[in-house]
Amino acid sequence: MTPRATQMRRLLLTSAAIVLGFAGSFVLADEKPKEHGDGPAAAYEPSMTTLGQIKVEIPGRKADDPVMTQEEFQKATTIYFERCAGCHGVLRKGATGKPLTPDLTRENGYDYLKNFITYGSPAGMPNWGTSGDLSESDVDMMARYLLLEPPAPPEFGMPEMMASWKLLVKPADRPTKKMNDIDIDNLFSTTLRDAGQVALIDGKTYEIKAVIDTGYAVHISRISASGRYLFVIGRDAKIVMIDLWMEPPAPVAEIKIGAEARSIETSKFEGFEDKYAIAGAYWPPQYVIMDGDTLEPKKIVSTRGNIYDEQTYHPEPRVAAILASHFKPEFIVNVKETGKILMVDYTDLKNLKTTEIEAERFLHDGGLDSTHRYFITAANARGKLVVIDTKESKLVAITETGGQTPHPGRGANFIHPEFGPVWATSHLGDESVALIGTDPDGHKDQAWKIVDSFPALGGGSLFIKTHPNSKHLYVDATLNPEASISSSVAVFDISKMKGDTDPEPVVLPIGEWAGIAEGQPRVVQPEFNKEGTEVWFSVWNAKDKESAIVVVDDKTLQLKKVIKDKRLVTPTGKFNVFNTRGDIY
Ligand code: DHE
Repeated sequence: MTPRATQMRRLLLTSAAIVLGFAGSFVLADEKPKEHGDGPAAAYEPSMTTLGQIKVEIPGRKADDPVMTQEEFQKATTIYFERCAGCHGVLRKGATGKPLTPDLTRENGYDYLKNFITYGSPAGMPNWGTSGDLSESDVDMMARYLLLEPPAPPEFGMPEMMASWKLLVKPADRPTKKMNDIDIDNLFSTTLRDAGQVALIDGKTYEIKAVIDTGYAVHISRISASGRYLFVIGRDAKIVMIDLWMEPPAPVAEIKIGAEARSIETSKFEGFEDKYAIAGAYWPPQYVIMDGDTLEPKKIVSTRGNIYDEQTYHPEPRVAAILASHFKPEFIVNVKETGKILMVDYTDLKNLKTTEIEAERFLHDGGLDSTHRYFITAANARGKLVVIDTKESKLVAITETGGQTPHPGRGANFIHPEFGPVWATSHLGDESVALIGTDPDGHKDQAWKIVDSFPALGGGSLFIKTHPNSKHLYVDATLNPEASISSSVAVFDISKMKGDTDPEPVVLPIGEWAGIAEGQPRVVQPEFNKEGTEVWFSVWNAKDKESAIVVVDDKTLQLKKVIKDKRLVTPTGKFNVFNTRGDIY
């Protein structure tokens, strides 16, 4: 690492230590933390919105239970699942937030809980009361609620999955050749988050070829190895499988694999192309392997188990990113709370072999290096990157990024003029971009070390992107509290990067270019077209306001096209078919 980077890293680590120093301490009413709940990272905690809809009963009452009506209990459960469960866990056993089981909450008592919910804490608990997000009576209700036993949401096993499974068009009834004239390799499957749909947008003509209903608060799309089938998963754990050969492309199968989910992937190893799909759930904590042609569920595996280091039991370890290995017939499954990465061998589902790798807690997202051999993933709440060798199914390294809450998406691979092949992540908690060396053969000393770190626009970055044909690195700042920053993007010229000086970004005012009069749209997720000549950004506005997609010419950094259409409601992620299936980023 360069002296400049080392210095920067030390600085960042010191500020991280200051924040972490507060962890575990509680805040009294008269020492109100300032705006800690408004930070980008706090705004990005999981919201279990689907679970919030389930009907629950008050668990067996004890004599000294606080008074609570069934109606209040139901309302408090919805609030808890939507706003609290992301950090404190569905069963309140703790995740990134503290456990809130009645044995602990009763020790602290009602007044303490009420103050804590009202004012929050510098360790990251939002100030729900003083921010106005919860009314005084809601805070009172939540404090009473936390003194009661938590309700357990239902499991979701094979009977429930089979009941939800719909084979809309059997494989035998599907076309035997492509029936449309769409260049499907250059389609962008675009998440229309709050509409529960995806728009399939032509990468050349910018025409919307189809808008397809999917799950609620749809999250990501992934493509089968052949490029024919598109898989879309919603937060409600509903998967929709779309046949891109049909005229127009349309769903051929759907299924629900739980109550809350975020990830989907398909088998990519030679000989297994399009054979299996896999999806991971937040609730119940499990992953499911399905038939790649029909989505018929084949194997459900619970991720409940022991945390890798403490070796204590965790009842709800969520499944975060899932990737398919290119080197072995294996899926790579990130299990968030136990800090384990599972290499799931899909050659024999009856005698399932899984290599369980001890990694780090709170695994979230990640991607492959440019050779596709190494998987690099963020243990985001621990500020670390974990590197797995997918050829050997082994842990290679765990490295601190020096920044706060790395959030790479799938990351960005490029050749740095001094450090050779690197993979980059930006951060949610600060403005830094960290580069990790990825070439153990050619640049052995730098492999799996942070070789440089430099500032982009500001904290709140979610995604970073480049392409083998581009010399630019794009970094968003979607969750930055400043509107001018969250609507802009930083672009770095890779060819001018130096180890001893911070590269100066060009700032593109993407939001301004979109020309949207109302609302405060945020710019999110750069995604390249197939050729790597254009980069697309979502300009993500409120559901009832105009949104857009802005297309930038990668060579000139000039605006090329603003895509606007009434149907483009809350666009967020975009997945170019060619780049997504080939893991090109
Ligand atoms: Fe995501 C990827 C989880 C909020 C847009 N998001 C992922 C992945 C996970 C995840 C585990 C990796 C999937 C994989 O690779 O298999 N996301 C979560 C959350 O838990 C969280 C923080 C809160 C929640 O309740 O869901 C969350 N995500 C968001 C958003 O608010 C975003 C910005 C807008 C939206 O559409 O909801 C968002 N997440 C995305 C996108 C990707 C993603 C676009 C895929 C990026 C890529 O390039 O692959």
